[in-house]
Order: sequence, then structure tokens, then C-alpha cells
Amino acid sequence: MKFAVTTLLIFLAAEFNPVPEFNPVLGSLVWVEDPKAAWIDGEVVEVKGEEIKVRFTSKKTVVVKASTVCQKATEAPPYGVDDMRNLAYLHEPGVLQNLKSRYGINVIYTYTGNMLIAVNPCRKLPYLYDKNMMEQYKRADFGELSPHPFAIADAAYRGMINGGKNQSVLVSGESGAGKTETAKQIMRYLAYMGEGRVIEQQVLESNPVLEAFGNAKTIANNNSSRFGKFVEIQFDQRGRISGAAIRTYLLETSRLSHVSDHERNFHCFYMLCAAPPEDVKRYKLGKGNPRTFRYLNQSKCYELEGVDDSKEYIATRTAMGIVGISPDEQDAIFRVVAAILHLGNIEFANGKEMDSSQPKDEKSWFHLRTAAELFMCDEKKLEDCLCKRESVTCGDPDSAAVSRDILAKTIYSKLFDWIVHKINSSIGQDPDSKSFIGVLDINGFESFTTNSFEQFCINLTNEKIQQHFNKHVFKIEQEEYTTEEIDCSCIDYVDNQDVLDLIEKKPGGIIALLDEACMFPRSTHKTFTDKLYLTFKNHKRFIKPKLSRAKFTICHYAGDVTYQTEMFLNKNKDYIVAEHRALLNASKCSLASNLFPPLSEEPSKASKFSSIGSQFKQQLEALLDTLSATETHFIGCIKPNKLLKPENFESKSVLQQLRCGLVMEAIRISCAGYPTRKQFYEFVDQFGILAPEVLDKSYDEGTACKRLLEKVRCKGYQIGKTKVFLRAGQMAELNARRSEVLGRSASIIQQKFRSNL
Ligand code: AOV
Ligand code: MG
Repeated sequence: MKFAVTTLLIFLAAEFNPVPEFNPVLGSLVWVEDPKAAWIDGEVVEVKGEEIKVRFTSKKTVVVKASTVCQKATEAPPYGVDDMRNLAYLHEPGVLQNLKSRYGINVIYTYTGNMLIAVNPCRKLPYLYDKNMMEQYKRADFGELSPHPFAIADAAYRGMINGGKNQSVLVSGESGAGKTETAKQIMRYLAYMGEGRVIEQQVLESNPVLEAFGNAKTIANNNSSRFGKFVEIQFDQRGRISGAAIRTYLLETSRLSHVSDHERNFHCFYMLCAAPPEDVKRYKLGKGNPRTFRYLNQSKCYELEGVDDSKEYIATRTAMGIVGISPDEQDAIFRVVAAILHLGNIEFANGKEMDSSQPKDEKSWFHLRTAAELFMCDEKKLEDCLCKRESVTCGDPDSAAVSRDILAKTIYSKLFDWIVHKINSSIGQDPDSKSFIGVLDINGFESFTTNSFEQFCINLTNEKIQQHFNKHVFKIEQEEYTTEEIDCSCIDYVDNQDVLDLIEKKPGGIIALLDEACMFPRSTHKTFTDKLYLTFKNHKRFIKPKLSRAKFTICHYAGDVTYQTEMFLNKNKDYIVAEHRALLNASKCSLASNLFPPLSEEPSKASKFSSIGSQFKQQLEALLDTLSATETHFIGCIKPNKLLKPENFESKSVLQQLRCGLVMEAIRISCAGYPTRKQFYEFVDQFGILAPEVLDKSYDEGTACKRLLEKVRCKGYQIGKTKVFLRAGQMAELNARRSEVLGRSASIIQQKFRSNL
């Protein structure tokens, strides 16, 4: 098995080496990989067989293997190039340097072909997104103006209107990279194409509402989306927005009862605490001090720099109004939010009977009463449902606390779903709409010290997206080669179907085995993990860690991730404790009771076992089906540094993201073929000087290009019907020769000029 993995890696590495023919000589400018700085440039000062000595600008020298360095362009434009494919050498250090030099002058967007790379500026750049800018992109062809999300949105819009095909924009990147901001700019542009009607407003205002309830501060991002989102914006015959459908994925409800250091719970709780005094009183929040609530005070972080929660509260209320949530409904929502805070403050002690518990003290009784009052449910029933022995808990104080947290999470996740549903029904779906543009904003690949079921699901999503992306880039390349009638056998892509099979194959994949384990009452995380070890002992994407019996590792496309299985079974089970359902179903608040319809009204739940993993897998399948039927546009977001501080470009971390994300894969596929394409006339214009004889009009343009390339002894290129296709590195070579010839002509002219004097 080891052998197979190694072979695969060698195969990938060999395929990826973009400039295989480079043989550094004395004086060559090169990039050397460095463990800290990613890549450093220098000059070759000594060559001894396979080993070369390179001197950096710092005067420091290193001896490295010649095969490990990359060629540096002699004449890189100081502020980079708009499209990576115009780089002299399309390799890692070239890509990195290009992003860095552009970032240094606040140019945060760059293309790689049709894909946009966005480096988070970590500061506001309002001039980039104003109306004037939108107007300019509306009038320009793709590639005419600087790279920008508006150009992508415009391309999608035109593709839909002119090409008659549904479109999607896929925004990827790690936490804090700027996915949500970018997705919002795309939506703003699409709304701008309409006429400022209510529906456009509603589509835009759905963002702050969902962010209030689904976003939170994490260590990576002060406004981190704790759910995935796909917004399908529908258009009418005239190209105006006529409806929308928002689908959300995997809200991270574990945050509700457990907040890590330096993080916060969902924004809405802090907003409500900072609400005007009359609202704080109405929702019985005492002095509105978040420090007094257990769900908020586990972490000592309450305020966010530059954010005024009291203003956010008002803004959220306004946005809720715009998206069609009535004042009464808003009132009910915030009542439930406040009730959850009180619920979290109930503590338990041993009760009088065996295996029972009761609220610990008068304070806990007070919170229980207040929670019941706000939920508009029966106080005694709430007490029973937390303290009495029932299906999931034994009735002791610890179990009662678990039951309390489960109740809080269930209510919150139902509330979030209700809000999404409400927004969808009030914006409405247009039954006559023929076309849509979907915008996908999901969490990027995650790998922490401890990874659980949530990371497993998120990484599955990313594997799916990666596969979609690979196929897409491959298809686009293949299409262009076919149109130009050139051979496309040189391009291929690494398919990750094997990882997907490992996770989601039915029967026999990890999700199927997890569901099986959840259905057997005797299963534990240990028996489940053992079953995985046994089933996948020969799977090349699965590793059993040496020591632990509660972990497994998956070799994802973006790296290995080790998952801790302790909570897998619990987190996969999708059920509502019967007593919780009965309690809230009987609530006098119609919103609360609607969140918990009787089981008989949810037939899918009543009849068969339902698991989060399988449901999510189905949701993903539906999403991928939708995406596959669209023309997809990709945006890769990059986080320039961990702390999101402006003007700080950490090359090492950026490189890591380029490797894990979609960017390098796009480049790899492109490099395996012919990354540089030039129209015949452009090519002759630029390089005619290398073979002036081809400029006489006796040749057609294609033959002229061929003759020129033969003369300079280029090999491996292809001549299409309208374009020249060059291998990686050939463009730089031609440029160097051109400079040489130009230099020579200049010195001849100078000599002539001097001798004439
Ligand atoms: P994310 O969506 O990728 O992270 P965000 O879009 O929330 O990241 O961006 C992170 C932070 O950077 C936010 O405070 C943004 O305001 C800021 N930011 C990002 N892009 C820009 C931009 N173009 N101009 C100005 N500020 C920007 V996560 O949801 O955590 O995966 O889960
Ligand atoms: Mg986000």
C-alpha cells in the first residue's frame, strides 16, 4: 500500500513540474524553496554537477539541488500581471510573487484564466465597489477591465442572458479569506442589474438577517459564517430578478452551549442584550449584560472591534422587516432567543427521588420560570422535561444539564430553519423563471488539532466541490483544444473519486457504516471505529492511527485529516426528544409551536431512521446536480495573514492555501497542456522580430507562426485554427530572445550613431 501512495505522489510531482527543461547555469536567476519564506529569489553563483550555489539579495548563499529550483523571470512587471497565465513562468513562486506584488499596491484581484483569485485586503476599500464601478463593469467585456468580482458576476449574467444557460458562482477559501464579502459583492452586482425594486432589496437584506442568526466571532474571523449557503437568484425574461431560493447547510449548533476562548456565540444574542432598554425589559434580560448568561460568559469575549451591537440590533430588525418578517414574528423570534439565554442559566442539583434532579437554587428556579414564560409553555412541563428520567437522560443533574443544552440547540436550529424558510416564502420563487444564477458560499477545507463530525461533513463538501472544479477546468481546456482542433491527450486531471467512495459509497462507505452503528443500540464509538479499521484496512485513502482506537485519518486532496470519533454517533442522530417536542408543540406562541409540529406531520421522520450524515449527503447530491447543470464560475479567496491585519502578506500561509485550494489545481491542469495561447496576429506582432522574413505577406498567419517557431527551434507547441498554443516556459524563452534581439539592434543603432558623430 505504501508503494501505491508513493507512486501516486511521484506521479503528481512529476506532472506538476511546470518547467521540466530548466537547467540552471552560472548567472541564472532562480527561486529556492525556503521553509519560512516559502520561496526566495537569488542568482546562481556556482554550478557543481547536480548541486548549485545560489546567492540571495541578502548576500546569504545556499547550496541546493539544481532540480529543486524554479526559473525566475528576468523581466517581471513590477506590479504583476492581471492573469497568471501571462506570467513568464507559471509555477508556485511565480504565482506567489505575482499575488504579493499586486497586494502591495492594493490590487487584490487576479485572474487565472476565467477564475478569480481574491486576496482579502483586511480593510475597507469602498472605491472598489461603488456604483460607478458597477456601471463600468456593466459596459465592459470580460478581461477588458481589471480583475474584479463584478466582472465575474457580469460574465455570469451575460452567460445567462445571451447563452441562455443557468449559471453559478462558487466562492471558496478558508475561514476569514473573504468568501462571504465576495459573495455579497456578486449579489449586489446582480441586484444592480435590476431596477432597485423591493425584490432586489429583499435578496440583499437576507444577508444581514442570516448573518445575525448564523454568524459568530471565531478566532479566525470576527464575522464567521457558521453555516453554508447557496442562493439561487432567479431572473425573468427581461433579465430582472424575479425570485430567489436560499438553501443553508449545517448550522454549527454546538456553539450554542459551548463557546471557546476568544470566540462568541451567535451575534443575535449580543445584539439583543444591547437592544434599547424597553426591549431588554420586554425580553426579561435584566440589565442586558451578556456576562450574566452562561451561554455567553464561557468566553470572556463580548464586544467586537468596530461593531456596535445596539446599532446592529436596529439594523437587523430593519432588515427583517424588509425580507418580510412581520413585527409580531420578530417579537416571537427575539422572545425565543431570550428564552434560550434563560434556559442556559438553569443549574441542577439532586432531586428528592432517585435518579431525579431539580433546579439548583432560587436563581435557577427564576430562570426556569422566565424561560417558560418567554417560550409561552407550561413551567411544570419544562421542569419535568429537563429533570425527570426519560429516554435520553438518567435524571441526574449532569444529565439534566445535557438535556437542557440539547433542548436549546434543537430550538435554535429550528428557529434558524424557520427564518430561512420565511425569507424564501416572502421573496418567493418565480414559477415562470427560466434562468438563475446561484451563488455558493461554504466553509473551506478544515483541519484542526481536533476534528469531529462537523469537519468530516465540511471536508466532504470540499471534496465534492473539488471534483466538480477539476472536471470543469478539464472540460473548459478540452473544449478549447477541440475547437482549435489540436491534440488534447496531454491534459488529464487527478480524480478524487476514491475519497468520495470511501466516505459516501452506499453500502459500505463511512457514512453508511455510521448510520448502521447509529441504528444498533449497543454500538459505541469504539465498535464503530473498529468496524472502519476492518473495512478499510487496505484503502489507500484511509489510515488507522497507531495508538488511538477512537480516531481515523482520511487522506483528503488538501491533506490528511484525523477525525476523533467520540461524538460521531451522537452528532449523526437526528431526532427530537419526544418530551421536547410535546412541550413546545403545546406553546401558546404560534411560532414556537410551529417549530415543533406533531411527529405525525413529519412522515419521513416518523417512519424511518434519519441521520444527519445521510441527509447532508443527499443535500450535497442535490446541490452538485444543480451546479453540474450550470455554467460555473470560480472565485478562490485567500487570507493574507492569520490575524487579518492589513498590509501583511505571509507567503508561507498563502502558498499553503494555494496548494489546498482550487488555484494550484487549475494551474496544474493548465500547465500540463498549453498554458499560453495567443491569437496568430498577436503572436506575429510580438515576435515577428525574431524572424522578419515571415512578416512578408506570402504566408498565411498560421504558417507564419509555425515558421517563426521552427526558426527559433521551439518544440512541443501546437498550432490551432486561430491560436498558437505554447508549453509552459516557452513564452518566457521567446520574450528573452526578443529582448536580446531588441538589445542587439539598439546597440547597433547606438554604434552607428556614434560612428556618424
Ligand atoms: P469568510 O466568509 O471567508 O470566512 P469573510 O467574508 O467574513 O470571510 O471576511 C473576513 C473578514 O475580512 C471580514 O471582516 C470582512 O469584512 C473582511 N473582508 C473580506 N473581504 C473583504 C474585502 N474585499 N474588502 C474589505 N474587507 C473584506 V468563514 O465565513 O469564517 O469561512 O466561516
Ligand atoms: Mg463567511
